[in-house]
Amino acid sequence: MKRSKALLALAMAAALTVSMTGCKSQDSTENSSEEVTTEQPADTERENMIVNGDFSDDLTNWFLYTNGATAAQSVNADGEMEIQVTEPGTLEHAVQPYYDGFSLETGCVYEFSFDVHSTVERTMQWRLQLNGGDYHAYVSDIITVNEEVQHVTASFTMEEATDPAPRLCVNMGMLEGCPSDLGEHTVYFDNFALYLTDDSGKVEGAGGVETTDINVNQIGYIPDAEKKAVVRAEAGTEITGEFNVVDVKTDETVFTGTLADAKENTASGEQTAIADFSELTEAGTYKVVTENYGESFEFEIGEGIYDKVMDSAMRMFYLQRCGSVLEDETFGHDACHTGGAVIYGDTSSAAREVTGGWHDAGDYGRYTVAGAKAAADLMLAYENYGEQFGDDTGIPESGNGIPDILDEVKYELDWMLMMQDSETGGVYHKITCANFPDSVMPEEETEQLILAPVSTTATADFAAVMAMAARVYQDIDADYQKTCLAAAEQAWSYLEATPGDGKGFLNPESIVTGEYGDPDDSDERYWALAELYKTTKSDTYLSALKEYKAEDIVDGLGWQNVGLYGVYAYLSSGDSSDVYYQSVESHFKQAVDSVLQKAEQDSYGVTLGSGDYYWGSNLQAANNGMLLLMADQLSPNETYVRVARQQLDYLMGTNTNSYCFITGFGTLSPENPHHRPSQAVGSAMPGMLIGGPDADLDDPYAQATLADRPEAACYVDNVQSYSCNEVTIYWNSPLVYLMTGMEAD
Ligand code: G3I
Ligand code: 9MR
Ligand code: ZN
Repeated sequence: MKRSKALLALAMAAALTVSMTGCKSQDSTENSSEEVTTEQPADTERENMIVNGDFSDDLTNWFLYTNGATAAQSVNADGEMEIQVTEPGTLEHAVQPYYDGFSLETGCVYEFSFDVHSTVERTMQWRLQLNGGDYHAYVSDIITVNEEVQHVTASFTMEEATDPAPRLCVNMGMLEGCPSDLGEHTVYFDNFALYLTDDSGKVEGAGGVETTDINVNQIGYIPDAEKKAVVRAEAGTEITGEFNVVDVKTDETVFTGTLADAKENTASGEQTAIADFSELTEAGTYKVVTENYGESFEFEIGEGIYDKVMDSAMRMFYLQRCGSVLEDETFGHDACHTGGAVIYGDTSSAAREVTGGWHDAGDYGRYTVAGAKAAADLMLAYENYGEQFGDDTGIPESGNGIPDILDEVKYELDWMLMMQDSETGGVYHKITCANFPDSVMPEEETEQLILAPVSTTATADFAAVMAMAARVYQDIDADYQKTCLAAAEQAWSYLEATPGDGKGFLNPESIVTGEYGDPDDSDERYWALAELYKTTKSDTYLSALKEYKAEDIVDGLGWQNVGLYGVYAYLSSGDSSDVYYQSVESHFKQAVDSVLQKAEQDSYGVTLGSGDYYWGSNLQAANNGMLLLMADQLSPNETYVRVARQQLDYLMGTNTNSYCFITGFGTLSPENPHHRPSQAVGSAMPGMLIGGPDADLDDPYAQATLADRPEAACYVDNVQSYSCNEVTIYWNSPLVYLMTGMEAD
């Protein structure tokens, strides 16, 4: 806070109406009743909703977004926030200082103000806006600033639905009305203030979502499976009594049991008890009813109850396809991302064609390590449960005599082959634009595509997956088998000549899309060797594999830690009398046991312990379920299958959030996934597993709405919350594996 300027600003207030003219923002009056006032906040006791609006705590809470521009943010000796613009870029929001962490409530009147001056005369636009989706402003104005300190103030009513996490920002890129030769300059801000001036018109919101205190698998249970509902009450209270299972068609009670295993569940901060109705095997539609804890959502018991979910979960891959025309009533679109790609840092490189593959997630990037995990899961599902996959799912290749799942995976593999540098064998880490796109359909993302540098993790994952493909497609397409094997071997040669650098891939300057970083590539190398060995049975790969001590393998079935894929490939093909084999086997069993232990401790039976609810926690649950089924393949065990099933139950509704985490299925499911096609079309694509609870609160919306919640409850169905409500191909792929395994069992 610079006191002299603040006083000056008070003195200048009268001149405001004049200084705030200039070009009016289009959305300044559209969404709010706004008027420019010259009043000063009379009541100094009112609480300023902008914490550190005077920069007395340096830049705490303040950030700078740039997109194709060069600018720097600092607090100067006068206590003002300085934005030094070197290159203003071309977009309005190319330079954008911003602040999150306040809320705007329907019907309330607010007063917003700040001080500003600039070394050159220019226009800029301040905004209080939705922080996601179309980023529209609730209130905004374009102002012209110059060397004189100007006190900007506006009063407005929040006309839209309460927003618990809007963003205050100033667009300082090239705005209409800005001098075209706007060169290097500095803009100074101070004394940001937002006061609630009148809450008499406050409209209470529609309220939160309706959850239940008896949580079940909302899709349902296979007749001979274990069936458990989890009843909850406040921590510290008792749960006792009976429960009934009621047939919703006849309203008759078909099963009565006693609530058991009452205990406190740490991750969700609740008291819980179990209603076990496994004995009920008759097909039908039911709900669990209690006297004191309400009733559950409906669910089914029956054969084939996951079929529709399975079809949708597989169709998601088709609908994520990049580079070809998609046929779909709702999500169909023209071919996207067909413009050539340039190689990062090589300005002379001619644009090259890198088309195809699946869009990663809610964004349209294509990332090698992420794609490898997804492709591997689908190939494993086919290798282990091949008879379950048909040739008639309605993709363009249906009816070609090849199971559709293999056609779908080939779509990804064909793209991956283009990601390999044919000279060195190294594989590019990703292909994306420099920034994430707006909430548009994919063909509307038309910025330059860039191939980010080769990484050893991408190259090793590629080698592993191509070696798998050489197995999976050998009876289907001999030429393809050869291509895949040659690509895998060339990638391995690259890795032999290129040791890991201990840092792994880091986003190069100016590329801000997903990093998928991983400093340790030993598990990726292990996986590559194990798949190459499984496919070729060559001693060269086996002896290289044996260089890795079993206890050093970094476990995981993720995009970052992949060691268990390698372990599985080796255990399913190696010589079990070998001492090395036995050491790997016991390492594998330890990993499986630790997963089982977690499930044992959690009331919902999920294999997540304290500290496991981070970004993509649903992936951990799905992966652990898949791991248990893989363990069952190696050494059949009912406990493995039972606990794997619990992971599916958790994902489909037996969780503290009462959500079936798969879009379009169950009674309560995510309707607002962070997924650009769903956002553009206005309805959630069905069959997508969302990321789930993330106790690290990795986005502004989560920070604003989920603070202080127990770990497992850090979930919100909001489009802005990319850290808990996004979707990815590699979250759907273990779900496909898990559902397939359950149906096969
Ligand atoms: O592995 C560590 C674990 O050991 C540790 O205990 C835990 C504690 O927080 O962190 C774990 O690392 C996590 C890492 O994912 C691996 O799972 C990080 O916390 C977590 O922040 C990180 O999140 C990733 C996120 O990008 C941010 O990098 C997600 O897994 C990943 O799915 C997500 O990927 C994005 C892409 O960048 C862009 N496309 C969409 C996609 C999905 O949101
Ligand atoms: O939409 C992006 C999502 O796909 C990513 O997972 C996420 C994290 O990398 O980032 C999202 O993009 C956000 C960006 O990081 C910050 N500005 C808001 C973007 C979301 O709309
Ligand atoms: Zn595309």
